[in-house]
Amino acid sequence: MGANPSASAERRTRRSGRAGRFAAVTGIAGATTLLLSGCSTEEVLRFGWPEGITPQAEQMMDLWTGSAIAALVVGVFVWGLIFWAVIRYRKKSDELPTQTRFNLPIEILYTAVPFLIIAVLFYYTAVVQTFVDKQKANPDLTVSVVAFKWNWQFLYPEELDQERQPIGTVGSSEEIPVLVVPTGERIRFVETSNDVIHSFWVPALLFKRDVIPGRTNSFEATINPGEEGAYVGRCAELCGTYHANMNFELRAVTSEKFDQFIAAKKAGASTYDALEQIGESPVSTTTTPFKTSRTARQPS
Ligand SMILES: [Cu+2]
Repeated sequence: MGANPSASAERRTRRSGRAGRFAAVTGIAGATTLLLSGCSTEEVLRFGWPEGITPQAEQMMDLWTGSAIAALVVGVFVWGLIFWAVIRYRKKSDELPTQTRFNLPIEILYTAVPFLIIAVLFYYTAVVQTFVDKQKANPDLTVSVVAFKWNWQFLYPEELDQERQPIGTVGSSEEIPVLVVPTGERIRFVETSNDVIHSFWVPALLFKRDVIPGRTNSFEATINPGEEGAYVGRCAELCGTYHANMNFELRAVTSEKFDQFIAAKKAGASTYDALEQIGESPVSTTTTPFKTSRTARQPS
């Protein structure tokens, strides 16, 4: 002790000046990085969450954004506490600091607050999960998804052709199956498997659901109007040799185009021709059929 009080005050001022400069430089560096990377506010608030094309995907993004902001608030608070403790209680002399034992109010607080945070996160997760998983009594369209080693068949069970059979599309080694669906309508995907467990996954829906033999799984989604386009679909469950090549395409079109497509299919057109008739690409534009020439390695 015994230091000159004015000298120590001066040191403090110098130190706080340095801390201020450091904070300013860090802030400017952060803002510059953000600006130079060309991120929009929306992209920043997405916190890396991929873009989806359904209201379900938007709800999940809101949950993600909220959780990320909550985590950042907690993070900034904790970092603040750490730096405050480091600076406030740094070693000033060889004198032993006041020894304390416990602080009941603070201990209760730091036990209760995390529980509160978990409860809030759990609540919003449950709300969003219920929304994503919700199935209505009367969806606008039902699509039947049949998975098999190693391709897909899509049927419209309510739409029958001239032979009273549901119209649909089946993939082959030459043709990627294109699942045509309308935007702005609630679609129920009903899944069955002919052999092993597959998983129906359209990354743009930000959703996948297993397709299990002997069981019928389903889910519903609405593709936002304005999101017409081609979206790749994949099998997301390791199902065998050609699992990685079990691709399909989800083709979202307007309701008018969809009705024309269904009419053409009912009249006996192939999916290729029906797509061409409605002015869509007759083949998949997001993925290509896999080469079947690959042979398994023979035991030597
Ligand atoms: Cu599969």
